[in-house]
Amino acid sequence: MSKIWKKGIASLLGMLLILSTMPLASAESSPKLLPLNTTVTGELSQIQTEETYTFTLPQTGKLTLSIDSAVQDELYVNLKDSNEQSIFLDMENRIETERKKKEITLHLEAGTYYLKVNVYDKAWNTVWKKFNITTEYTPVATDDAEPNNDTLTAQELMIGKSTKGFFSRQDSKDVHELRLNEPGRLHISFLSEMDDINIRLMDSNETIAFEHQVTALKGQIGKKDVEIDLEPGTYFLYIEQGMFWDDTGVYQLETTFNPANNQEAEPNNSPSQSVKFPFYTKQKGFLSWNDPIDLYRFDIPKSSQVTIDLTTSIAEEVRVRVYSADGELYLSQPVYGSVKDPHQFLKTLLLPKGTYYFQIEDYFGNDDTGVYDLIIKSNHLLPVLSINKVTTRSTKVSGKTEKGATVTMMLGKKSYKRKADSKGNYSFAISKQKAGTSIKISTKNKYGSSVKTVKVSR
Ligand SMILES: [Ca+2]
Ligand SMILES: [Ca+2]
Ligand SMILES: [Ca+2]
Ligand SMILES: [Ca+2]
Repeated sequence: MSKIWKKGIASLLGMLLILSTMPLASAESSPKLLPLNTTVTGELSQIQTEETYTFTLPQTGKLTLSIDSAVQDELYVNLKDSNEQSIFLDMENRIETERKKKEITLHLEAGTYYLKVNVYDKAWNTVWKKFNITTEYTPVATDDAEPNNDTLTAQELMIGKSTKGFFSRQDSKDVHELRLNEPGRLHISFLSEMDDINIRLMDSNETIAFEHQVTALKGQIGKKDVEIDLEPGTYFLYIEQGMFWDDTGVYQLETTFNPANNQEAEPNNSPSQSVKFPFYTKQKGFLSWNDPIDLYRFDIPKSSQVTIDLTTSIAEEVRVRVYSADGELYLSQPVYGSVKDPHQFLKTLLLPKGTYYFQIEDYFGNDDTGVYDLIIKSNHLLPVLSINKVTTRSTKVSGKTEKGATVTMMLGKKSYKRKADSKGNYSFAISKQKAGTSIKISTKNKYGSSVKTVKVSR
């Protein structure tokens, strides 16, 4: 016969003996009040084989139970919440005679608890002794609004504020809801005293924007800083316990948000959605985790030199393209940038008359995001300029430009300025010049300047 069987029979016999000799009521125990932050003494005996205590935690906190007993048998400690859910179960099988102290630290939600201490499988040789239970309760104030365990019950995460959260034996998931009214860069700083915690950001369609495991060595603080560029919308930040169900404690979340202040009109993700880009106007654009592409349209009424002037803070790489409405590709290349060192990309293309698209795209993955400044220039908008022939006998420099344009003449080290008339004619009086002298004329409208040089001929 196995030892267990022998012991089982011995227990059964013991139980029968108790039942036959003791009134039933005394074998059951009604809960006694377990005052917090103090020590109570109890005693188990053949008559009183178990003791149940109750206590109420006014708020979430840390509870340390020290059980000091010399009961020489299998001593059970069972902590349950008011829903009869077992929070902690421990069995000490003692054969030694010395007193043993057991210390249990638990993170718990507010509520009423029941702590049962009993000798479950008593043997004939049980030595009944006193025990002491010492409780140490430290309330932990958090910003948790429980339940917050799914998207429907998620609690609002306030940007710019620090949020303290708490995991207990009863709570291993907190969901925070984050509403962004404008596009920009979200920074989340996460600190945790727990060993292994997952943080995950999801959009309202439950697509994962990021997911990180934050681990910490015992007694140290786990840290994670995440930055992500996002479009306006509702997001959910899940904080979840990792592998171990007893990995409980406090975490802290801090969020900051920097609006992109971009001027584009989303969606602008395909030629049909793109809007006309104003020439010679700097406009700020933004690529984000959920917007990897921006398109801008421009039309040129005649063959022109078009300059793409892009300054990008996007690390590391975007692909820029220029193509015509009929799909002909004029530019396609990667451009590298960074927040610290925004890169200016300048490219002038000679394009035939027509409709074109400028496209900027996070080509690989979805984490090369950020702001950029775009200017598109086209020389068809610059003022026309002609200069009439100047000879050694000429006493004026004249020509034609855009009506009302500001015209500047550079002769030697001097410059002269005037406005073209309503027909675009301009004229500067000069003294007779030697052959070969250079005269520079520049003319300016709201888009920029056109410059031409004429040489004095014989
Ligand atoms: Ca919580
Ligand atoms: Ca929760
Ligand atoms: Ca965009
Ligand atoms: Ca876009």
